[in-house]
Amino acid sequence: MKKGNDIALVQAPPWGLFSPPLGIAYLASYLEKKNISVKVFDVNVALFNTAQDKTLWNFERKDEWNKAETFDIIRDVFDREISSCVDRVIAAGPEIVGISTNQNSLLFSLEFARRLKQAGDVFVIAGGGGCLNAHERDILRRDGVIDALVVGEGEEVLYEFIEKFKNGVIASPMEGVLLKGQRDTELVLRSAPPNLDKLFFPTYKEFDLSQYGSPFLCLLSSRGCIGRCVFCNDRFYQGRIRLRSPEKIVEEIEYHLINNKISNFSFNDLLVNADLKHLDAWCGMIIKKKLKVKWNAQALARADMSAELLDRIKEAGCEVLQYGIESGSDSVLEGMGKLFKAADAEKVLCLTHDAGIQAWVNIIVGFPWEMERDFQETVSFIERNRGNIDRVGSLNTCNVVFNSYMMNNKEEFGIVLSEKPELVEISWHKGDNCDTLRKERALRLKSVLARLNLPLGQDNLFVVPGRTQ
Ligand code: B12
Ligand code: SF4
Repeated sequence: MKKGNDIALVQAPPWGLFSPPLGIAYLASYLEKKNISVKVFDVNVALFNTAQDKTLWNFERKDEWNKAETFDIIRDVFDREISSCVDRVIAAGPEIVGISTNQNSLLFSLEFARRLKQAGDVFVIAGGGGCLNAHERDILRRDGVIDALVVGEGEEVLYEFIEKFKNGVIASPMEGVLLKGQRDTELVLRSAPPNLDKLFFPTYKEFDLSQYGSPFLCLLSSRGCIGRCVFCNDRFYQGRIRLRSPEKIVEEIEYHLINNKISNFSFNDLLVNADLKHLDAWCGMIIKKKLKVKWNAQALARADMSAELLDRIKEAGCEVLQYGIESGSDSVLEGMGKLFKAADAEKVLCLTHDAGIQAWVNIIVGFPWEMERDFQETVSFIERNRGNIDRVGSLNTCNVVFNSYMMNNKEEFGIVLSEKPELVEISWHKGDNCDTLRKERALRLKSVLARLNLPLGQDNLFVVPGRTQ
């Protein structure tokens, strides 16, 4: 490698602003442990800091980043800052630049890569959520400004790629990598690392933590999910459950307490309670070591969550557990592939509340099996449990997402999709269950929440059909 850093890692906007991006934080720590020199550029935060209109980062405006006409305006507004970020990346002297993408940052990532190529002789790799689906990969491969895509978890594959690159071997196919010139069908997926402890934890040394809105960091106790929800694609992207050892989780927490002076954490796990013994073990270690921390996480409303366990979770610093309850109707829950019944959910919410932990719920309205009476069961579930629910984290109409079991088995659900299904298919229908009916139910539920004085985090009612261009 020439002078400068081996690799620059770039976080493309739009992304979260309240804590550093966990994906490139993991990559940076792993590569540094392997003696690769890394420089991180959070271009997402850099642009946000100069933005006059900060609402562009609001969830309901995310689609403006991926529609050609609105993205053109965004690009013009940030023209100077984008070029200045590119100059800073090039000045760090990397031979490789890795861009972390998601489905809303595809056009930005392309623009950034285009400018990088104009400004210097760099090899550009894209990775992250935006590389998971073929349609999104096609967009990233436009114009040939991105030299390779990494699909899936990136630590090991990026390290191996850099090592090859250092030895002058660039154009040889690798599992998990799609090189410029290869067809998408040539992509060979790579199995995710089974032993998460070998990946090291993010230290955030490469980040300026003062740039982020809140003093908290993201953690992972696991990757993958034990759930089987038919509407979800996360379980396919992250695969089977893999647990970090309790010792490593607690070592990471202690590291941040001492070195980053941070005691608030948000677990990015798909489920923090996939394995109750595991959860109990690391919570027990936090209690034993008397670590003063606060954290929140997403959890499964499983019937075997006991009052004792929830008390220990609380004692270990848990402030919020967010449950994907989705519905109050057992027939809908069964159709969704949920691993619990409404009565289990009710019990868990009660125990969570009694333990002094805030219980948040997510709700989905308009599942193919949902009849008006099922919807009414959801309404009465929420009314009945109002005292044990602190917040509805999200209220979504049921969309059929790409790569979900539902999209891949539409006949089983009797649903009709558009001829060319969207990544997030909003316009599907089954009899009278159409987008209009789903939105109407969601609006009715919103007014119930207002009547119950139950706070709502976000909903997806603003979303209109349309593809990333
Ligand atoms: C937590 C989370 C968030 C947090 C992230 C907080 C943070 N500071 O990190 C927040 C709340 C910010 C967030 C926001 C959004 N999210 Co989100 N999020 C997740 C979730 C649940 C976990 C992500 C995570 O931390 N994983 C663990 C880390 C270690 O993995 P990772 O980030 O994927 O990074 C690894 C690989 O992707 C890869 N990688 C990543 N970057 C790069 C770069 C290079 C160069 C390489 C080689 C590899 C590489 O290597 C990393 C290490 O293994 C995932 C679900 C999932 N299945 O992953 C969705 C997910 C990533 N989010 C998604 C989306 C779409 C969003 C939004 C853009 C909008 C939305 N939800 O509709 C918003 C942004 C909104 C806004 N206002 O801008 C999608 C991405 C789909 C796609 N095709 O792009 C996912 C997959 C959920 C889904 N199924 O739809 N999210
Ligand atoms: S919705 Fe949540 S619990 Fe269900 S499979 Fe997806 S990640 Fe797992």
